[in-house]
Amino acid sequence: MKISACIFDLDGVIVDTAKYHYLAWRRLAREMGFDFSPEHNEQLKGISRMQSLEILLQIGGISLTDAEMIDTAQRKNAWYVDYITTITPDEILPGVVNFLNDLKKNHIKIALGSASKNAGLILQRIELKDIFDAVIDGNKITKAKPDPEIFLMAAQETAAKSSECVVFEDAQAGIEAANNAGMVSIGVGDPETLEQADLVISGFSNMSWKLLKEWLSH
Ligand code: B16
Ligand code: MG
Repeated sequence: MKISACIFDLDGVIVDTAKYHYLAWRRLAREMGFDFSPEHNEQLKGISRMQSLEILLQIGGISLTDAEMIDTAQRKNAWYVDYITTITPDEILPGVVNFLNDLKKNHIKIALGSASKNAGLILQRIELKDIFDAVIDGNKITKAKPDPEIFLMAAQETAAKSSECVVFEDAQAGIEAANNAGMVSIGVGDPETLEQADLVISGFSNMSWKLLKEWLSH
């Protein structure tokens, strides 16, 4: 197949910010009087802030008014932003920068497709703001993953056909979004959780444009 663009999720693919989301959600849960385990946190990967809050409140058996929900989500976000303001390029996951540069060298467009409204801040902190040809984040989209909107927008902004795009995702909802967009989906992480992906890799340590091309030619 011809590949014109590679689209990357942020949290869990480029950098592991899930641990900071977890710290902030757990702090909120504890304040409300219940515990929030790492297993609970798995359910929040790739989905929006408000959807995450709904799941957390369900776990704690708590119901809030719409206004309280907005206020509570803002409080969680303020803690999260506080945690991520200290991240550095050292936290970029292994092999990512080499792979991005390799793609650029081979004239493949690269885009970011992240549900996070904090993606801009994170990219700035890890010094990857200028490498992407397009950045689609939670501020630009109206429909959350598994809706394909985010990846279709990335394809549009890089002038690539959907069928010529490859998406790298660590969350089930993200793999579904890529499949719904008619793109090749590559899961990053656990093959059992990401069983709907066309292919699953453990990370980018040995990843290259040459290898990707070989895989996709089978
Ligand atoms: P924010 P991704 C997602 O990022 C996270 O995986 C998910 O846990 C989070 O709730 C969501 O962003 C929204 O983040 O609260 O910062 O807007 O994986 O799509 O890069
Ligand atoms: Mg993710």
